[in-house]
Amino acid sequence: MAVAVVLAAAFFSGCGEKIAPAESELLLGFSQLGSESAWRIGNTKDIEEKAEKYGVDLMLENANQKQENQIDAIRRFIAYKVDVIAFSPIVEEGWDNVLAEARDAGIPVILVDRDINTKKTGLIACVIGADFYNEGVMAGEYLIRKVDALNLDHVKIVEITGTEDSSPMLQRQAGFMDTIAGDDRMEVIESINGDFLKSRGAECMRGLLEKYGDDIDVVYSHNDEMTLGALTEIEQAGYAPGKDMVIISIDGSEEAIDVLKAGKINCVVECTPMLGSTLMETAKKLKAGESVEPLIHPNETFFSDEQDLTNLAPRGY
Ligand code: GYE
Repeated sequence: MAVAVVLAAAFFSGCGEKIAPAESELLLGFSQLGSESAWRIGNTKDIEEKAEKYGVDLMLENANQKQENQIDAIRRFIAYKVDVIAFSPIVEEGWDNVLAEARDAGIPVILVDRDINTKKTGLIACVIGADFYNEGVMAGEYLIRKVDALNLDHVKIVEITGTEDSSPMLQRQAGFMDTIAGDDRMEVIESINGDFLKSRGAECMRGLLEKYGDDIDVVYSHNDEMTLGALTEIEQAGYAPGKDMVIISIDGSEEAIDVLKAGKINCVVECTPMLGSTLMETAKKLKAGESVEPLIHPNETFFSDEQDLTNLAPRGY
């Protein structure tokens, strides 16, 4: 697979802001997991732009949604003797061997966006990514407020989940379920895996509509792409999303916010893909042998039909 090496000029960023030239060169190998969503494409773009701004040489590889491609990329980064490795793990399990190889080669590893599950310590220098559990909590809290406002006694919920065994899928589900667990008006009638893809979101929704029809009161979808796919199916089946069914999504892409403003989505929990600056700053510290925070969460909020969103700044993804 071709390795794209982005050699960044150290002096001026795209927006004209000057960053001091790097004292020592930093070569960062980054394995992106794929291009499945507007979120992911925005995240890749931000990392490329910030590498340039911070004067970091970036070796970027896209794994096209396959864990084995990510493992191969990490091995190439080790062979290439990069200074720091970063990657967005598609799933939580199965990284111990390759990470032990990076550790043995003395190369620090940063997790970007998603987390891993390992019993071994000392494999990862730092995790930079959203608090997915809290995103699920915000989604659940919104639903409780909505059910209060609509004065409903009982709601049937379908959940369209992200990639199985990925950290956002597991945590967004756990945060949501824990939040609504004590509320006996809530019934989750089915959780189905939509793999964070628009086409799968549509397919899942089609099946759910065939099975449950207008018994569905709420759709909780783990990302905007799947939500947008599901909306088409809901409308084609003759229902008005946002009115006949409460629609809750996660990410906050421009397209989803526009659809929220049009009344077809009720709540979008924010997940920001803009992790590039923190990644570059952390990689520089690691190269310099400085200590770094083990876990960095960006600040996140939610957008909903409870708010006036007319002056919301463009989302950038
Ligand atoms: O929500 C989704 C993307 O890992 C937070 O992955 C990320 C998720 C994001 O495909 O749109």
